[in-house]
Amino acid sequence: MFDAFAKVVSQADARGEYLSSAQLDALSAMVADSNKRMDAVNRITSNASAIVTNAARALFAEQPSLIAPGGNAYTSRRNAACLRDMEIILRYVTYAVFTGDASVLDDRCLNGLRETYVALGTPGASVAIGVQKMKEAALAIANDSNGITSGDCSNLMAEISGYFDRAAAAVA
Ligand code: PEB
Repeated sequence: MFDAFAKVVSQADARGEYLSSAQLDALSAMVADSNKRMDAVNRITSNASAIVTNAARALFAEQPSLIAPGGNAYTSRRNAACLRDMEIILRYVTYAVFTGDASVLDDRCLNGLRETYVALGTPGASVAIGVQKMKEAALAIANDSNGITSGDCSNLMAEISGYFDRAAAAVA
């Protein structure tokens, strides 16, 4: 598991090179914008249960067969497992946003997840749609300009978006 700093060090060390000025510039820009990053993590984290429940509700409204008899999320035990899975994925996305690196998401959440879903008969494409719905909600919350110092958050939002897309692509 890396953060953005450790990742750059590891890559440089693998080549036996000093950190390049481009790498230092990128990390320095990240530090300069770190309040935005912390605010985004804080906002997504404190709205996590609404993000998860709304996304799951919207997914089941679009794909009612999931919660009908025979569906993979049918019975309250499986429905709860589904909500829990979405919550786990969102939690790892917040870790990736915090560290500025996808490796925690990859190594501890997405690695082997597709195979797990195949084994369980859980439709990965549906999980991916649920993740996309969480992405939309999380970005709307993180990027809300009300009640916060305004500034350009487009790079950070694109980065956050990328972690959700990565999770969706890993199971679709
Ligand atoms: C991954 N999910 C399930 C299981 C595991 C995971 C390991 C099997 C064990 C269990 O039931 O608890 N666990 C989860 C995860 C990590 C982890 C992400 C990462 C660290 O450790 N079913 C649907 C929806 C979807 C869904 C599309 C969006 O129809 C999820 C939610 N996951 C789902 C369901 C089960 C499950 C298990 C319903 C239960 C399946 C079953 O028991 O038959």
